[in-house]
Amino acid sequence: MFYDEKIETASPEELKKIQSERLVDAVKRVYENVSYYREKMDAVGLKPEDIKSVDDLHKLPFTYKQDLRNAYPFGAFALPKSQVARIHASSGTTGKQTVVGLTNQDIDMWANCVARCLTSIGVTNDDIIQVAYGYGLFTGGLGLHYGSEKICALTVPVSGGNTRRQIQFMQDFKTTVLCCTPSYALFIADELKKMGLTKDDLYLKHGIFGAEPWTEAMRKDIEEKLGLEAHDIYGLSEIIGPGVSMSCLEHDGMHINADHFIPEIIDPETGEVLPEGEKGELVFTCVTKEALPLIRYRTRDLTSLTFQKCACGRTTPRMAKVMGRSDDMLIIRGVNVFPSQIESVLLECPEVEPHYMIYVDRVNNLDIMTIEIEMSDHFHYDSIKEIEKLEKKLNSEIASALGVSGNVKLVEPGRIPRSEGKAKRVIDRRELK
Ligand code: DLL
Repeated sequence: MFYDEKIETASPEELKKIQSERLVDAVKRVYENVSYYREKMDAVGLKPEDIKSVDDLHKLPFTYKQDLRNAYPFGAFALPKSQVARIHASSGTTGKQTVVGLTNQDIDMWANCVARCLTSIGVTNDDIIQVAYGYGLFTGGLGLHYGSEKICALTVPVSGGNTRRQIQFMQDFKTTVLCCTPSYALFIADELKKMGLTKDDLYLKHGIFGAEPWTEAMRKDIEEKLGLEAHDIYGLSEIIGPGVSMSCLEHDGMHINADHFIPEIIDPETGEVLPEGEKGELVFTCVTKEALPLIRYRTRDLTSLTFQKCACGRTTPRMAKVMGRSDDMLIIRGVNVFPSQIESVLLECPEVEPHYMIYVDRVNNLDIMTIEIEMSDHFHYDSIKEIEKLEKKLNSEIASALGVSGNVKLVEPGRIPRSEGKAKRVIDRRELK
C-alpha cells in the first residue's frame, strides 16, 4: 500500500529532479537567513548560485550538533519566531540541549512522512494505534501521534510508563499497533508474563519500534513474545523525529523519505562521500523544512545505503539498520565495541535475558569491561557452579564476537533497571578519574 505512490515509486531521475530543485531553494534560504551557514559558506568561497543540483551537494560544508548548541536556543531558525509553531529538544544527555523548531507546514510534512511509513506496512484507519513513546520535548510521542491521526487510525496517546495500564488498554481497546522503544516493548512483554497473560490475550498486529539501536535477533524475540510483526522506525529530532525512514514489509532496510531528506554516507574521519553499500556515517540535508533547514547534518549514526528498487515496489533509498553511533562506540583497549554486538550474543543464549549493563573502568591504565547480564527465570541459578559455567561460556562468546574480553557477571532476573524510553546500557566510568 502506498500513501504517496508517485513519490514512493519515482524513477531515480525524477527523484533527483525534485531533490535538486528543493536543494537550490533550501541553500538560498539558509544563506540569506542563518548567519552560521552564511559564515561557513563564505569561509569556503561558496555562493548559493554555485549549488545547481544534488551533484553539488558534496561542496557544501557539514553542520554539526555543536552548531545547533552554539545557536541555542533559537539562533538556527531560518524564520522569525513568530512563524515557528512548536519546538522539540533532542534527548542528548551531555552539554546544552539542542532545540529544534517547526512551522505548521513542517509539522504537516512530518505527519505525512509518518503516514507514509504507517501505510507502507498496511496500517489503515481500521487500526488502533497505542503510542507509548514519551510525549513532550522528545519527538517520539507527538511524531507518531500526528502521523497516526493523519491516516485517521484510532490514536491512543498513552505516552510511556504505567505498564500494567498499557496492557489493560491493549486488551480493552483491542490495540492493533504498538509504538515504543524496543527495550520498552521487551519490558511490556516481561510485565505481561508477570500478570499471567500471554500474547494471545492481546490483539497486536504490528509494532513500530525505534529511537535506539536494536538487533535483528531482538526483533525476533519481541515478535515472539508479543505476537506481532516488528518494524524499525528511524529518525532524529534535528531532522524531524520518527519517520525519516522506516522498514517496509520486506524488512530489507528502511525507506528514507528522500524527497525531504537527502541522505549521504561519509567516512566519519575524512568526511569523504562513500559509495553505495559502504558503511559510514549518515548525513542528511533537509530540503523542505522551513524553520530549521539543515544542510549536510552529521547524524553520527553508522549505517549504509542502497539505491536499488525494493521488492515492495518502492524506489526510495534504503538505509541498513543503525549499528551504533560513531560517538557511542566504546573503545576498549583499542578495540571498537558496540553494545549491539553484546546484545546479539545474549539473544543467542536461552539461559539469559537481553537485559544487560556495561561498566567500563580503567585500572592501572587498563580498560576493564564488566557486563552485568540478567539470568532468565527458567534457568536454575541456585547452583554456583552452574552460574560460573555459564559466565565462562558467555565470556568466551563475547570475547570472540567483540575481539576483546570482558568480565561477565550474572545477576538475578529483574535486577537491571528497565527503561520506559531509551535504554541506557553503558556506564563509562573512565572519564571520572
Ligand atoms: O529518537 C526520534 C525517534 C523517536 C525515532 C521514536 C524513532 C522512534 P532523538 O531523541 O533526537 O530522536 O534521537 C536520535 O536516536 O540519531 C539514533 O542514534 C537513535 N535512533 C533513532 N531511531 C533509531 C533506530 C529520536 N530505529 C537518535 N535504530 C538517532 C537505531 C535509532 N537508532
